[in-house]
Amino acid sequence: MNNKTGKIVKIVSNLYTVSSDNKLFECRARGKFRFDKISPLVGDIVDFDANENYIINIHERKNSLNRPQISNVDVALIVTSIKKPDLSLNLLDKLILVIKHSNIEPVICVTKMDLVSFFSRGVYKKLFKYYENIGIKVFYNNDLSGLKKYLNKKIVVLTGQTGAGKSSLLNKLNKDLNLDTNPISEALGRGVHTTRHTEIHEISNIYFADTPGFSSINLDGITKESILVGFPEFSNYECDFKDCKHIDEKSCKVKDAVNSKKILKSRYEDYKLFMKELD
Ligand SMILES: Nc1nc2c(ncn2[C@@H]2O[C@H](COP(=O)(O)OP(=O)(O)O)[C@@H](O)[C@H]2O)c(=O)[nH]1
Ligand SMILES: [Mg+2]
Ligand SMILES: [Zn+2]
Repeated sequence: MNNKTGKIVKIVSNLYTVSSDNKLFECRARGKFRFDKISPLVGDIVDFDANENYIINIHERKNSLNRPQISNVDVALIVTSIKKPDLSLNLLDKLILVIKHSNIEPVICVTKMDLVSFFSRGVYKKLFKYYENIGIKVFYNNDLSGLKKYLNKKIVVLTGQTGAGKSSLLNKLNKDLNLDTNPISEALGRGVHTTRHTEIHEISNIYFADTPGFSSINLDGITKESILVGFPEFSNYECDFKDCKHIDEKSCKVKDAVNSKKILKSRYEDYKLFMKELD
């Protein structure tokens, strides 16, 4: 026996590639998992026998996604363009909600600030300061050093509209990668796999999932109570009614905060829209 611990970085059918001490081990899973109805996922931290090359045990997951099939995602990087396509705060707020609800940290990377005037840039910077103040890291794609440092060794899924600059960002992080960048085609994630195949790619010491997460966004699993995870700033205000929904109530501290511009109006409007969607 030579037991080690590592991270699954690739699965092709029933073959699991485990990374441990910067070495790769091709392992199989023991039948036990099938009886327990747990199949190992890319991202899983596992104990494995490095002589016999089989996985013994899966450590508890902090989260898992269906698309891509991956676990222990540290960050969902929301690539957000200012123009082409136009900034959608509604989409941004929805992504933040869905990502936080999955127990993943959303991080914003703003792109295409070069397409607007110096004045507008100031306005957008102020807007994104608001998001920083509610605890979301914001980076800009004209200088990736801070982002690189922040994502070091983390498992990251990329999300954001087609054309927002996801592939360009990966290319910037790794000049050798040379992914297709164009406004229409998705370089990552397309392609039909008949066998189970998931992989994370190490680029600049960051583990990227090879398919974009959260491609179809719906509010599945989110309730009128758990929606607040996506609106952390609301918890700074204590309403008169303990179960205040901040919509029709006559007196509401959250609505007061919207009126006095302490809470961003667009965020509150999105909250109301999502609540309606949950009806
Ligand atoms: N002006 C400008 N263009 C960008 C920027 N980032 C990406 N692009 C361009 O936007 C288009 C779409 O980028 P791409 O990376 O393919 O977007 P993806 O669909 O999210 O992967 C390409 O023509 C890129 O060259 C940016 O910061 N500024
Ligand atoms: Mg792309
Ligand atoms: Zn309220």
